[in-house]
Amino acid sequence: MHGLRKHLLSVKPHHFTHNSGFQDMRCKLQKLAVVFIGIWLAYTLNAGQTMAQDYSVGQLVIADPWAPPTLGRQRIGVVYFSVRNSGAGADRLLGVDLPQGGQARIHTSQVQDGVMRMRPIDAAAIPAGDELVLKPGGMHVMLNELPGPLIEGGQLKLILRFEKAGPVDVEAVIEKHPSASHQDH
Ligand SMILES: [Cu+2]
Repeated sequence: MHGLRKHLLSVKPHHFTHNSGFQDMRCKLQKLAVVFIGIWLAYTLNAGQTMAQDYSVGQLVIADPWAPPTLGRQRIGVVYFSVRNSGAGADRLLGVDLPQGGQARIHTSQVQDGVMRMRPIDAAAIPAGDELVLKPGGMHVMLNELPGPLIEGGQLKLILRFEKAGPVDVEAVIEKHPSASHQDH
């Protein structure tokens, strides 16, 4: 009886130190998790700076201009964005200029005989109270003779020319997929 109690007492302190050691490790893991969350936050906030923006000119708001990175030595690219017209009158997108070099044209995409075909158009209508949406598989701005590759994380300067609202400078974010903010619009 005495011997057993003695044994339990001798075991207890050992058990405690083991336990607190374990909690020590958990505490370290929690600190590590905080550090990781900190790094992740810093990364996302930093990434946020290159995220697509909205631009406005007159009654038009241009949302989230973006372009996928070019492949290898290809010097052709595509730009997408949307234009919301909150004005009382219709406007038109007449064209896009590339101040850094290259040619840009507005294209429509249509499936004909099971094949996706692109066709240049002279202007894209933006009816009053409506939205013009350029997106993969649909209308887009085609870029030709680019002076260099479009690299993910970079930006491409564009001048959008509207018939009524006039020209506006925007910067398209170069990214593989539209940023999360695209889904909000
Ligand atoms: Cu095209």
